[in-house]
Amino acid sequence: EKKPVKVLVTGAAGMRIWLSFLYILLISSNVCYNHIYFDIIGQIGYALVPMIARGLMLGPDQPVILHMLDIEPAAEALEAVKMELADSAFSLLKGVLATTDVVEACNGVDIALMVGGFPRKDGMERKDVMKKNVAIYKAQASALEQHAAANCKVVVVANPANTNALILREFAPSIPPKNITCLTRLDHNRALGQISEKLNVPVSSVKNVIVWGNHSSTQYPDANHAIIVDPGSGRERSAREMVADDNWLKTEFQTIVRQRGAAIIKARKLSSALSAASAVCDHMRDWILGTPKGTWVSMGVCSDGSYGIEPGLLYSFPVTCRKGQWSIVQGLNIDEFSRARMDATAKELAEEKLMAYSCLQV
Ligand code: NAX
Repeated sequence: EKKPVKVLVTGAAGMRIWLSFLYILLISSNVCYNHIYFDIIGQIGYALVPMIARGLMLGPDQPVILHMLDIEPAAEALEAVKMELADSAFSLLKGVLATTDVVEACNGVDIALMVGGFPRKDGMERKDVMKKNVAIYKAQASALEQHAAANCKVVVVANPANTNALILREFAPSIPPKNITCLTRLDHNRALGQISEKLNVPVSSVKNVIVWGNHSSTQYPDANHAIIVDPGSGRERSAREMVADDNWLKTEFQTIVRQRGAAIIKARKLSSALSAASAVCDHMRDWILGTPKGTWVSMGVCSDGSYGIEPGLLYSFPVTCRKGQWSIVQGLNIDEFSRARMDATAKELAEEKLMAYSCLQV
């Protein structure tokens, strides 16, 4: 049997503190609280841990030990998640640590899934949210730097994901910069889903869309290089030719993918959780086990200047992965429309970076 891999999940209780207050308030005033309860236990960490324990991230023969971190007010909810994991009797799960101590949580971890963060609340300025998260990511970076395994692979999910990852890289200098990434795979998968619906083909036959840039509304979902594979003959056709509507690709497709998160919140009254958790597994699995031949995926990684993007920015690129290493797909033809959008999202990231550094100084 393989040696277990230690996986850190921060924000693992997936508990919204303000909702729990509301919950207590509602119970004490005898209001029916069923759907509020559902709200509290929702979210990414809660959806993610069982996926990992079932082998969806590292494969069906890879045992895992989960380290779950959350903050003190969520400690009891975190214990409950630990109880449910025990009750699920996952055969790959060799141990569970549930803690509010960041040092204990980071100890010896091979993989860090950074889901925990401070959510943006109504009326909060972007800078205030940034300040909270920069402080969290600075502290957690230092703990990873000192206590994680030397070759620990990190994906930051919590928003602002690209910039949180940038801060983490800054304060964990002994972790190789190539090991620090952020999640744009959910956006990538959303783009695959939209092309599949538009062409009425199975999503498994769509590949090589790209999400460029920031995990924000300036991201650029690009289907210019996407391919549709005929499941019978294996023949490949250009998605752009099959869609045969450049206007749709430049307008509606853009809006749907960029605004999908907001559409889910509107319909569910909560943000995406199961699709986000699934995307985290996809991101790590492809990074560690490799992307299928001829297929690339989108990952937020450290720019090396490819496609004219400022070196050092944490920017989402098309990448292929082999033997645990990603490389940016080179030589794609970039038209004028794409160039403008790729630069606009890079500009936003450069501004976020400045804002994050100014938060560090106060
Ligand atoms: P929740 O608010 O449900 O869960 C966040 C959890 O983090 C809570 O349990 C909270 O107690 C915990 N937490 C807060 N501060 C912490 C700290 N310092 N250390 C450890 N844990 C801490 O949010 P959820 O819906 O699960 O989303 C998590 C994050 O993912 C958010 O920042 C969200 O904006 C971001 N998202 C990013 C996506 C991406 O594609 N990159 C997509 C989905 C998601 O919106």
